[in-house]
This record gives sequence, structure tokens and C-alpha cells, in this order.
Amino acid sequence: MSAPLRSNIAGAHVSSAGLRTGGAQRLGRRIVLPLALSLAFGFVACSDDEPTPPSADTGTISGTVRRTTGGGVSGVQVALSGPVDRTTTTSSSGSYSFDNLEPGEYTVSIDLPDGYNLPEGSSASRSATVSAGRTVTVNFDLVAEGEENVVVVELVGTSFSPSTVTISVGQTVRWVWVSGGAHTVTPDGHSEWSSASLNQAGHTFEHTFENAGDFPYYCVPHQSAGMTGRIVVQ
Ligand SMILES: [Cu+2]
Repeated sequence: MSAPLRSNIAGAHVSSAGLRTGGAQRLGRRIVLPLALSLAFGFVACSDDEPTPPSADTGTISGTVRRTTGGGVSGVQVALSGPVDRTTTTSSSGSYSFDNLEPGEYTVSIDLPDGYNLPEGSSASRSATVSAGRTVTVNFDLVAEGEENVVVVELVGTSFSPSTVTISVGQTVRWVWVSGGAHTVTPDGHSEWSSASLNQAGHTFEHTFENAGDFPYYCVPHQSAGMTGRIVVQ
């Protein structure tokens, strides 16, 4: 797949050079050919000396390698193959980027880091189509070992996100404070867990559900703003 694409692109370059030569012949070979050669050498020297600036003719593939339970995974090797082959490593926030890519079909693959698995049905390789002037986002979600049965609910502003979660008996819900000041995770009419308070980054609360049922809950300070949630255990 990638080999024919590569030759297509090479062919496009050759034909545009041919067009330029054709125009030169019409204008007079003696004068224009040396001029064209000096322009060509000037261009080569320029591209050697300076980093290639972002161009409207190229595109970008970027993304993040993330934990399904939240946060980026740093130091993951990401390989790009296609018209251009490159490798990079995810940053401390789990992000990566391949810039100045000529348009075409690419494959982005990650090296699965120790302690992580792919979610069921997910692949470590993704295909991506780069077009000129566009950025394609290719994210990878990884499941940390031991976290296979954890589902995250974020406390954001005055909401639980997602507000309704359906899980199986034996799974764990982890509530994670994100924003919005002081929150609680307070059972509404049941005692499946005891009310918890979360009010800053790093605060989490989790509960493993051993019984099927419907477990509504709310945030005491923000109940009137509609900060309610529900865990359905099947
Ligand atoms: Cu709240």
C-alpha cells in the first residue's frame, strides 16, 4: 500500500519539474536554464541551512497516549510509517507530534509499555490520512495492569462526568476531582458506600460494587445546581 503511494508522490514531483523545464524552453533555453539551475541551487542551500518551516503543502499527525483511568503515558515510543518513516517518544503529558508530513496514507504504531495492555478490540497500530494544511489526531488509550475493572467518573465544575455509569458486579468506580471546588459523593437513599469529600487535584474516591442495583448519589454543595449521578450495577 505504501510503496505505490510513494512512487505516486515521486511522480508528481518529476512531472512538476518537467512542466517548469517546458516553460523554460518556450522562453529561451540559453538564458533561462542557467537561471533555473542557480535558483535550484539557491533553494537547496536554503533548505540545508534553515529548518523547514511549517508549510501549507504538508500536514501533521499528533495525539496522546492516555490511561483509560485518566492521565497521559510518557516515554512511549511512537513510530510513523508511510511516505515518511519517523519515530518519536511521548512527552511528560503523553503527547506526540509528527510535523511537516507530505500528504498520503500513514500508519502510526506504539510500543506497548510495560505495565499496560490495550483495551479489548483495540490495536497498537492505526492508519491516518494526512492532507495538506491539516492536523490528524491519533490517540491511544491504554489499560494499566490492575485497573482493568476501574471506571472513572470525573467531578468537573458542577457535574459528575459521566453522570450515569453502567457497570458489572465486581467493578470499581473511581471518582476523580477535576475542578469546581469542594464536592461530595453522597449516596442518595442507600448505604452502598459512605459519603466522601473531594476538593482538590489528586483527590479520588473509589468503591467496588459487589451487589447489583441502582445507586443514585449527589454532591451536597452542588445538588441544587444539578450535580447528581447514578451507578447502575448489572
Ligand atoms: Cu459538587
